[in-house]
Amino acid sequence: MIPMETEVEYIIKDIKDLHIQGARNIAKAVVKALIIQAKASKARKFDEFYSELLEVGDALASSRPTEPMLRNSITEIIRFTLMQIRTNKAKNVEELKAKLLKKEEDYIRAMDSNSKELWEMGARMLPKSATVFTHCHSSSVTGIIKRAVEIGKNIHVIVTETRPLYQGRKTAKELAEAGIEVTYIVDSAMNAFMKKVDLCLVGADAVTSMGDLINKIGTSTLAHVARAHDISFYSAAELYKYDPVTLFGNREVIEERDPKEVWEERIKGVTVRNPAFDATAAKYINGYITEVGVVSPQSLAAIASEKLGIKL
Ligand code: RUB
Repeated sequence: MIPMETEVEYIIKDIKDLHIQGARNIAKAVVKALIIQAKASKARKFDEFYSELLEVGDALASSRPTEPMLRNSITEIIRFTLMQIRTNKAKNVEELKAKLLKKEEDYIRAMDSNSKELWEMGARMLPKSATVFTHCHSSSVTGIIKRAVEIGKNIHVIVTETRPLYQGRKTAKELAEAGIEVTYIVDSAMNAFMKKVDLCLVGADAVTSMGDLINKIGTSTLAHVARAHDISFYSAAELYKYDPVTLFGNREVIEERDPKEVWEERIKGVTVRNPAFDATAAKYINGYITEVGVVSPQSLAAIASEKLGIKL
């Protein structure tokens, strides 16, 4: 076991405690952490350096289990490192570290530019005037809505509080600060407010090879209610949200968090459960808003595989 850098330990703790929250922010934070650890390495030989990177990559990957964007990002950095070593692009570990620093910059820049593209695609797709129903906090969703308002659209947002950790408050505050009209409701008012909306728009933690969506617990309820009211349901998902292991029939692991987040007290005879995410079947989803446009759930896997360099 290599000693973990203190800053890296803090990042892992912040991710676990949801101080760093949302798939995209988590992915950015792990790339930063991986590079901090790489920079601090005392290894002199490539194989030692590489195995240290794998070890830290594993620790970071397990910080939140339902996050393929996090895993895809770690894989990309590790694959890059291996290629540098195999093709003799770096002469020694110090040179490799410098290349990794540059890789981090390029990677974050590409991530930011993907997000901007996605926001633009989503903003243009929204009607001129609309009430949008969202759940939890997704930087992709708030980015789309803020951009839509910037280009002159009139958007009102209904946001659920998102028990047990109230990420809906983060969404409500962020949008209200941007001057957007927000109505904040309890999760169980989803059906009551669905009559008043034009479309639903949520984020994505993972998208499977079947086009199913894994997102904050309650997302599937929102999708079912939307279908009952014949309201369109979209998810904003960068292609890095695609989970390639689902190609082989693996099911997405749903993170189960501390029951104390739901009920601090322990009551004899009462089991408290706290799944963080749920799965929404592709048939309830009208489309995924990605950085390359709006795509159907059935075509996302092929488009994302190309981006991730996976040969089908
Ligand atoms: C957050 C959540 C978000 C996705 C997408 O859950 O479900 O919808 O992560 O976010 P949690 P983004 O609060 O448990 O992390 O669009 O920012 O990637």
